[in-house]
Amino acid sequence: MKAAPFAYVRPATLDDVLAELAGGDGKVLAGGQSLVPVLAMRLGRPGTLVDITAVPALASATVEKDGYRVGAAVRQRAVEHDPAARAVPLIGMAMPFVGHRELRSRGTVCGSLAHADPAAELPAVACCLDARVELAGPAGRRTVPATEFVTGAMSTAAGPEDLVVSVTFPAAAAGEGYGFAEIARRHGDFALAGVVTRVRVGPGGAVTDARLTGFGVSDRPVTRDVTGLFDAGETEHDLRPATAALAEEVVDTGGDTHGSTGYRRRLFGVLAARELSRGLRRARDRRETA
Ligand SMILES: Cc1cc2nc3c(=O)[nH]c(=O)nc-3n(C[C@@H](O)[C@H](O)[C@H](O)COP(=O)(O)OP(=O)(O)OC[C@H]3O[C@@H](n4cnc5c(N)ncnc54)[C@H](O)[C@@H]3O)c2cc1C
Repeated sequence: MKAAPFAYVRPATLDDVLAELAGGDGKVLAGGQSLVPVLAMRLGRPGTLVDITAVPALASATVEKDGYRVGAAVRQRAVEHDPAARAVPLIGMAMPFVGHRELRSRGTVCGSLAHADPAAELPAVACCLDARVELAGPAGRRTVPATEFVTGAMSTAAGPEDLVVSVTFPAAAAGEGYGFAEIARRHGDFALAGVVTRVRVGPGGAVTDARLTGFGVSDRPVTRDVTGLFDAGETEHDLRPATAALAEEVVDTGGDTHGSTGYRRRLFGVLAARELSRGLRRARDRRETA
């Protein structure tokens, strides 16, 4: 099937992008890796595609005082190769799982957030780290925590006239360790179930804070404070009963031909215990280094 007719514009300034989006009939075109298939299947019929890749203000990724800020036109592959992105270890851990290299060479980090696929890796990383999403629209600029930005499957706090301008991921601190894992049918496919973890330890090595985000298991990334899970112990084995119980609550996606709800719960429970335990080990290793 071919896309329905649309106009195409490529403004050079942020103000012109917002002017083109005003009225709500325009759609942002970033990497096109999700939008173009949507158009081709006629699941969307925007009047105008507003290509944002010519706006210099959206084209850079930089380390700033509150973290690593990625502009809306920055490709996933550019971030994957950016030495500055090492400030956020989870980006490097997750990025190889975002589709295939060819898709990442066009797809953007902010486009992945805006698309809000429940099984996507980057929204889950953003939620686990409490990243901040900067929006611009008719009401001006505002910043929304990632956990509030994603409101459901393919649904976000951005209105039809809003542009995601950037996302800022907090940089890793000393005493923080991370875990990332997903199970997919083939490498590069969306996850059947995945987890992202961030564990913090104090100077003595005890867990002070632990956070976990599950993806592919509900209609959006599901984030929980899981510090209390370590009360039962620190190894993957110790954590398993609690993560199995957590899976019952967190995994609410229906079964499909690739896996039942019960199968996804078992995957989630195993991955969560493993990646929390790994996150703790890495946090202890990094107590002095960040
Ligand atoms: C075969 C295949 C496999 C894939 N596998 C994975 C995978 O395993 N994991 C994964 O995470 N993704 C996967 N993807 C999707 C990924 O490749 C896309 O890059 C990503 O979802 C969207 O990024 P994009 O920059 O291409 O956005 P686009 O396709 O340009 O846009 C996607 C949506 O977001 C909106 N949008 C984009 N940028 C903005 C912005 N700045 N402000 C407001 N709205 C915006 C668009 O209007 C559109 O609605 C896959 C895609 C394909 C085709």
